[in-house]
Amino acid sequence: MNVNRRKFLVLAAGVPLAVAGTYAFFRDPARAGSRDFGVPLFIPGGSGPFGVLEPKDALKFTAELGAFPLAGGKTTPFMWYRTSHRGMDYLNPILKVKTGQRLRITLANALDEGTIIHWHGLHLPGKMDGHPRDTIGPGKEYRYDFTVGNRGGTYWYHTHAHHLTASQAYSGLASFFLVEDDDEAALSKALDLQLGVTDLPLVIQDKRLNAAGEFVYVPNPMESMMGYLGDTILANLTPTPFAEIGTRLYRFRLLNGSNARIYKLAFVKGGRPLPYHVIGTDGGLLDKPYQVTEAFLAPGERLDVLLDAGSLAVGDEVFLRSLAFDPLEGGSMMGGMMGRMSNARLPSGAIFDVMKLKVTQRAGAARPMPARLSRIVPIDTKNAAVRKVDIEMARMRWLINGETYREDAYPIEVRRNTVEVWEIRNADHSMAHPMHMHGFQFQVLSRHNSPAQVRSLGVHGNGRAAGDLGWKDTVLVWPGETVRLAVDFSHDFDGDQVYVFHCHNLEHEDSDMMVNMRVRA
Ligand SMILES: [Cu+2]
Repeated sequence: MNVNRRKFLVLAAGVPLAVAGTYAFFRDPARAGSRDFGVPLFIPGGSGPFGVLEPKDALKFTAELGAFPLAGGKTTPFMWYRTSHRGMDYLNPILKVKTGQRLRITLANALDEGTIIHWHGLHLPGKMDGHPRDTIGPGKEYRYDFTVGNRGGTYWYHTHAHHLTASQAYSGLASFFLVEDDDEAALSKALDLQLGVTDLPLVIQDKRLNAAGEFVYVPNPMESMMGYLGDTILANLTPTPFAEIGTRLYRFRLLNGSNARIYKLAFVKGGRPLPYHVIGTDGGLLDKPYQVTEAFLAPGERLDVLLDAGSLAVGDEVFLRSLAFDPLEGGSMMGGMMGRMSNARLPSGAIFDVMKLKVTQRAGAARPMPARLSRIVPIDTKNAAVRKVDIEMARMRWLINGETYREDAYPIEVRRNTVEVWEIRNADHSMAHPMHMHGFQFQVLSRHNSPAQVRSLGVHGNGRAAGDLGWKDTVLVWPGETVRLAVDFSHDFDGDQVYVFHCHNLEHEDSDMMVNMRVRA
């Protein structure tokens, strides 16, 4: 990792400053950061970094190393996907597509190491999914051509480079993938939501910065095993951000884009958590809004929420806060050492603010939240086979059913057009693992033996929290817990399909907490 890092910095030094100068919104000295949430939140839109791109033509995504302007006039070495479309230039564009739309994207690797893109949450043939064995070398290209069959919702795309996912995602290779369908359109209309104004994609990440303001990724062996935590919290790459809001409803599409940190998210005003509504999870809208005051969000997961600022007054301030929780790493010998050996100054489970919302204007009469958002048809598990998936650590490695990743091994084989119930059991002496399945969305059936802090949120049947409802592709499994899922392996693709099932703690993934999952035709 030290070698990579050195290479990274040397290369970055050669990047022309023109790139940084192009995007002035980060560099305005009046917007320079302070510790009291005085930096305007970067809200994506238009072109440029994280611009919203609705693809009409084939795209070429060049993965490359650049220098990204952060708040305070500093730049950090940053890996991004650069593309242009109809005369506009984009870095890590937020892709916005409609259900049923065909996408053609050629990935060109201009890095000096391998890379590949995974379309997180999308139901695609194995060859289009970004399997780590499809990692391409420097100078090579990979052609994606697929039709988006998913429901509307907040998906994302990111690097899945074999053994380099953690460092590359940390360095920037990720963005949103928004899918629109009739339910989404109806919701936007009913609540008068506008992307980038009252409907805000918000990626939350934790980084370590050096004195020059550059991202630092240098995990020690313990951090490679447990996960790399940062001590600077960024929302849309903005440290200590604020956003001005009016007295109306807002939608936040929350994405945990962190390598390893879990958040327990609340909107807090004057020390009191405000109620908010979960309206969507990984695979799109829920059947109806579910009121909560806090929700866990693990790496890879999305949580679509509505915050009603209609009862707030001009001058009020609300903090999006990660509440304190027990990371439950104490039961593990490794976990006990984690706190002592990690260089992170902000331990897992610590309380901190992510963002400040300042109410600065009155808005018109509130529109009522729709009673119905979508239809969630439960997967029929009557004839489903039960598959046990055990997670544990042995000989200092995280294992899935006793296995670590081997490219030519298929520990999980399922038959196309069958339904399975997976019982994922995490060992008592373990840590929380966000388990992610490629290729298929699943439904969480139940949580058993959950720790108290999870059980107290599990009020939506069978121990499930609001964030477990609807369609999911990533589920957090706590130490000692058993989480049951229903998966329908139906698909319309030709032949056998190979995906991976892995932990989305990216240091765990890169240390091979991952197995192939073959769907036999
Ligand atoms: Cu893990």
